[in-house]
Amino acid sequence: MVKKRVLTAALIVAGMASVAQAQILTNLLANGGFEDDGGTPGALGVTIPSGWGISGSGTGWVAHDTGYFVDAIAVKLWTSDSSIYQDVAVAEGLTYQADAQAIDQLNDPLVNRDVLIKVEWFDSGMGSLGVDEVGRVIGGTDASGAWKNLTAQLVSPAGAETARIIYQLVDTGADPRGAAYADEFSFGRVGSGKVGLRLFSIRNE
Ligand SMILES: [Ca+2]
Repeated sequence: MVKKRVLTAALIVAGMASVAQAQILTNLLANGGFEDDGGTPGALGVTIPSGWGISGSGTGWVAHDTGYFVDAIAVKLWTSDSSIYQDVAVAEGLTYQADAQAIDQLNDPLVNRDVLIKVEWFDSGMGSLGVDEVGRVIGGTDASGAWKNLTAQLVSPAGAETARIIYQLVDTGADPRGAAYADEFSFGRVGSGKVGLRLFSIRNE
């Protein structure tokens, strides 16, 4: 009889069924809906929503445009060289869920340009550990002028201590154009405990 080594791997993800339907336990983001400053519109680079940071040119608008906000305010972008982000403390190996809503402007639709919501993970020295995409409004593909829910459950990588939730536009082709709004950001733990407990056994046959 020829012996062969068989590697048996079992992946146990605690509470997987419940995680798939879970709600965020606590929204770690401050001012995820942009109303905390009183709901006053203004230029993004001048009026920076509390809790958030601006990267790049700062071109954008803290907007109260009919049909393009939830509650009172959303953030409008129309260039790919500006983004808005927020950092939150995380721990490694945990499942987090990120949510946002976004919409492009019906009379200035996205063409060769997407809304991109993503999460970048950082270690204790703010060294990047990688980026996970949460979702996109895809210019020219998704219905224009319609809110889209963007959501993803992500497992924080080893060494992660900070998650940066980022909203930006990305150009995807020639002559990119169009404007979009995003609102109702949330980010937080779902489920409980660490996931991905891997049990390996080696047996001979
Ligand atoms: Ca809002």
